[in-house]
Amino acid sequence: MPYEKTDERVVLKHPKGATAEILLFGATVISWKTPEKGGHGNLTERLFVSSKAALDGSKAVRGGIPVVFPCFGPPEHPDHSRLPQHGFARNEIWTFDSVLFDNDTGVSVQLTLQPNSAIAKLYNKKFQLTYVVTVAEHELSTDIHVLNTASSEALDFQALLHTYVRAPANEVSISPLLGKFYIDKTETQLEARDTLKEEKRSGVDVRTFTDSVYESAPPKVNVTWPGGGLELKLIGFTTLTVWNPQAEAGRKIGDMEENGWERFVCVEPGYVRGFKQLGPGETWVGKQLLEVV
Ligand code: TA6
Repeated sequence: MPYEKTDERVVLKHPKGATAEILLFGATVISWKTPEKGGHGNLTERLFVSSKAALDGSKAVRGGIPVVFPCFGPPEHPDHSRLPQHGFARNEIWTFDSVLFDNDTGVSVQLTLQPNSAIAKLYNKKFQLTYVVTVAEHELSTDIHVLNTASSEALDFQALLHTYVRAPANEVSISPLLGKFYIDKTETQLEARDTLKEEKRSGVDVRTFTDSVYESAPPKVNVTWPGGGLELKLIGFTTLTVWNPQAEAGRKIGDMEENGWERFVCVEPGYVRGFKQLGPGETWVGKQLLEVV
């Protein structure tokens, strides 16, 4: 049975060794391990989860792939005014819905989140989230489907997959972002924070505190470092956020392990510039495909 389910988690197992572990809390992928391409079966963890991360549902997981919905960052839309940073999806227990397929190509499962009493205290829009996680030999895909279940109201939202790629942060290069315009959230002056900058680097690094939201994200991004890397394909998402707090900001994050910022870069496909609007009964899908290079 290439998947195992407990009350808290689902573990997916590919016939050739790759595994993924999903916490039902937040539908957070907290581990994705694969053999090296052409390797001899030893599994390598591809995601970063802080050793200080809470995995008991007491707070959002510091690492893995947190699901961000219906808002990114501090809420700005009137519908989101009572929500915490990054919305509620990563803080709620999702339902394991079904196994979509389970064969030699891999295993795919579906999880769902619908309004519940806790959400209703903070948010009164009608929605259904469906999250499809698929493990192939050297790939992990995570697709978020947003359905507006209202009969007459529109649904305005932002969505993002907050992917913590395990990597030597000071040796990472992210491309191709040359010529893309981005918002630099490390700017301390409000006006500067709202001013688009043009990326002049052929390879973006995170050797200094980085918190950049790129517009018109390319459909394929390479996250590489000496001796390793991942290719990230995105469909439906329009932005790419690159984040690493480095030491000064990183030390202020209570659930960040010591020097954790040296061991990851967040590369986050999203729809976070403005709001996506769905009419009644309409669906939007954002897909992230990670592949070991
Ligand atoms: O995606 C980057 C970001 O928005 C940063 O500004 C930083 O706040 C990070 O997310 C982590 O947010 P969290 O709420 O998980 O501490």
